[in-house]
Amino acid sequence: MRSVARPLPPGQFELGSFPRFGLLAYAKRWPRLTQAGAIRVYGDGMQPFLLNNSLAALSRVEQRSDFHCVTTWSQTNLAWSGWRFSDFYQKLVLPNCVAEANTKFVVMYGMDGYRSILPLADLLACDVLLADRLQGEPLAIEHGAPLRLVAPAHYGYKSVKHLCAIEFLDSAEAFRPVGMRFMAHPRARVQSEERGVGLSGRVLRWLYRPLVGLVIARFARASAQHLPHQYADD
Ligand SMILES: Nc1nc2c(c(=O)[nH]1)N[C@H]1C(S)=C(S)[C@@H](COP(=O)(O)O)O[C@H]1N2
Ligand SMILES: [Mo]
Repeated sequence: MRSVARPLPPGQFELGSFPRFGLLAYAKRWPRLTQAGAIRVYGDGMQPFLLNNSLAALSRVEQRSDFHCVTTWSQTNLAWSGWRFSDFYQKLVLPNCVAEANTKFVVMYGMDGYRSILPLADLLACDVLLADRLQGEPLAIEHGAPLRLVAPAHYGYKSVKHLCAIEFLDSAEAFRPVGMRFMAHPRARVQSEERGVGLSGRVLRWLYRPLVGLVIARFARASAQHLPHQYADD
């Protein structure tokens, strides 16, 4: 638990709420609940397996961390609960790998067709979680149920929601990001303002910031259409 407030990273502002957010194309894409089963885990040099209830065997961790979207909004002090990615890797993935496995990258896939890649080394940081709870409640569909990645040191676009598959790769060569090329930095570290590729973080701040309100409104409208009962009294 954090006792002293950290200053926001460069170019970020405190939004004061935690909206459903993403690339506009994903506003109306939702996971089909029938798909909400096991997560496929597979890749180079490993025996594929399904992640059913095996996470429950790992120790649950609670974590307060800040969330930084690349478009410059941040929401600080979110209370997540789930399992450390490093625990998942060491206890559940490694036993299924051949001895000489040489994993360098991990691709995470969402049930809405979203995907993202990170170096394995970044995912092994102790604040990277596979989370199924937020603010003391089961993760809502808007925020990535049934399970999402939370990687606080990286921009939000790396924290894939609605996980359905996790792929371990020796090389990132074949990976194709969603969205446009400039939007997908291979690491996207918030502290070094790695917002995108080919354009500096400072330039991208000014390109992205005017879009924040519009994207939040578009995602909120799509949520109200998809979940009419939850939004009926709003
Ligand atoms: N499956 C999936 N994961 C996703 C996205 C998405 O559209 N689909 N959007 C990403 C982006 S750009 C951000 S900022 C965060 C937003 O998380 P939130 O909707 O819980 O605020 O999710 C990330 N993970
Ligand atoms: Mo984002």
